[in-house]
Amino acid sequence: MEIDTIQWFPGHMVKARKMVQENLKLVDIVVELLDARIPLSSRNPDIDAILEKKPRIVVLNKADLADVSQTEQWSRWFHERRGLQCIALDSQHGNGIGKLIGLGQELAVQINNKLAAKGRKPRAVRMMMVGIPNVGKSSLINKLAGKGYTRTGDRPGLTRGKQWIRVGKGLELLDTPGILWPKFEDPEVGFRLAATGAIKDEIINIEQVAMKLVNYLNATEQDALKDRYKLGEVDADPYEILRAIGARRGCLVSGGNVDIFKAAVIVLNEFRGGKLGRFTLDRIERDA
Ligand SMILES: Nc1nc2c(ncn2[C@@H]2O[C@H](COP(=O)(O)OP(=O)(O)O)[C@@H](O)[C@H]2O)c(=O)[nH]1
Ligand SMILES: [Mg+2]
Repeated sequence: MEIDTIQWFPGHMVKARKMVQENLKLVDIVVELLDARIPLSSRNPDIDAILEKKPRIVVLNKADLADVSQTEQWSRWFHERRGLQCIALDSQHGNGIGKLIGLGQELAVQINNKLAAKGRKPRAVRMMMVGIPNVGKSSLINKLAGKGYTRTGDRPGLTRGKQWIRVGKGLELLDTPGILWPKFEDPEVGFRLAATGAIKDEIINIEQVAMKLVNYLNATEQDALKDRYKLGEVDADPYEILRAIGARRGCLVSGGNVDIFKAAVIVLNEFRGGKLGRFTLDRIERDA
């Protein structure tokens, strides 16, 4: 079972990592799922040590929410600077899924050629997915599986073994993804994770994150803020920006004051849903 409600305690992290390492032994290829809006901040800092030399495909998911040109540049960066195959896709709508299956099958052929060279028979090649919470692991598995998908391997009800989903000729995917944790130390990274919805709202200060977000948008994409919230002049103070947004949206408390918390929730939700535009918070020119 996937631990969706994972909390960020050291014990859980160790357990999750152990699970990944156990399953790693069963697969030939790992799909490292990242958020295209934060390709570095959504990476587990120990990922290379965890995966070692296992063949890997990096997927920049939620590409529909990220800046197109930045996504292209990040894809190139992973390929040229990190030597990793990289594909951008959108697991919600399924765009780009075919590319991932194609690349998986290419790798499967290579792996089977190596086996053949050692005199071994060809076999199905197995993949697993790893990524931080909310990056879209379940969505991608569902899209790869399709409707009425074929599970191979152990039959449910008979054993409690692993379930494998057939995703293409000679290619199978473990139906349980590995959960990894993101980086934590850098507060800027924390902000980007919170703004994109990778960290549960219950454990973040929503007003603070929203203020930092409107501050960022005001500095970099002021028109997006102005257009979305029909603001005239935008105040330099992020608290005042939230207040103006709240007033526009009728977030009022008794006495006629603006409910800043409500305004913060609106801005965060709309940003996460792409309503303010497509944004990449990890910038290739600054962060790579
Ligand atoms: N816009 C967009 N939303 C996505 C995409 N992939 C996943 N999501 C959404 O992100 C949220 C988390 O996805 P989920 O698959 O549950 O993530 P998991 O925790 O890694 O299994 C859900 O609301 C999904 O609908 C994507 O490519 N684009
Ligand atoms: Mg999930």
